[in-house]
Amino acid sequence: MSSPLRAFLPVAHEDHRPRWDFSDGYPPIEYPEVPARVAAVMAGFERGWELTVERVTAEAEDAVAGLHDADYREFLGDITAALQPDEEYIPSIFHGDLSKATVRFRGGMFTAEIGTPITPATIAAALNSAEAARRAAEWMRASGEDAVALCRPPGHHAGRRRYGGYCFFNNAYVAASVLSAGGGRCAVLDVDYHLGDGSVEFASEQAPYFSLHADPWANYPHLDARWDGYRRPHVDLTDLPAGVGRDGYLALLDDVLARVDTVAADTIVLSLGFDTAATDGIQDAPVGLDAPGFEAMGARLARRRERVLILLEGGYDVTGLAGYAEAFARGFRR
Ligand code: SP5
Ligand code: ZN
Repeated sequence: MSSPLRAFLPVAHEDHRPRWDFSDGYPPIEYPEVPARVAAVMAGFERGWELTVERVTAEAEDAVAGLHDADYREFLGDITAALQPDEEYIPSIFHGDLSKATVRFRGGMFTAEIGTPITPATIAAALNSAEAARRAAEWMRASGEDAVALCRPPGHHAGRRRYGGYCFFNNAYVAASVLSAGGGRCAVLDVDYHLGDGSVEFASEQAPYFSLHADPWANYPHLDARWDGYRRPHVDLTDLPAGVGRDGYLALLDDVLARVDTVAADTIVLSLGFDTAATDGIQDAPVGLDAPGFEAMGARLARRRERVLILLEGGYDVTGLAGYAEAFARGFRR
């Protein structure tokens, strides 16, 4: 095998541990986006690749300021400062403009759901996760090599001025902004089970967005991806049929990759979620990918002409994650 692959590992996520997810109503489910996910994916990657791991401790304040609105970032800081040590914040009032409300009532203008609590450690973890993405992109730009960002919390549901779906800042577009600066083109290819409704907002000619995802009406973020708001230039969305299985999935992935060819990107940011796995409990329209499916996905990416930044999004079967990550890594060798 060639030189070791460089991986960027945020550390602050260990303290980001919300307890409950009210997405399915009351009573809540246990928050599935847990620290052990990163350890599991890391263990799998280390079985499949020779890795040089860089621990990331800094926070990507500036990079995040380039993507996310000032009043949104200010709210996230204000609510963090207002929380008690063991408190989790979920808004109770949802209006388009709560800018004059006191801090605990302001959050409902920056999210549309009650499944993503904010704890005192959450925003520091999210800034540190974005920094892992930024560092991986900077390293890739300098070295011309592939890179890995073990982002947690994930990012693809975070828009310019909204959080949700366990995401706060858009890590993939933090990386894509670095990689497309100075005239480069960076395709963002999202294979997480869910449509990245945050990433859609950031798509541009220099950083087009491609996503392959489960039915977004049946699943989070519960919207029609064919709706005009999502039918934008530089956005390429493919809904997976429920029960599509490995072969059908790979055929649709090949179609998407053929369209990625047409934009002639230099780099790909792969928003890699393992929640398409058949054993992942998050699914309401199961896709049924297995380890050989992840290996085949990795192999398809390895055959690409572009450099690839592999960036972690979702994936909640903590027991199965190491195996899926190892399979992907065995496929992605070059
Ligand atoms: C990054 C990412 O993958 N975010 C996903 C957020 C999903 N939040 C809603 C979860 C609802 C879980 N319901 C599972 C019911 C299974 N029948
Ligand atoms: Zn997901």
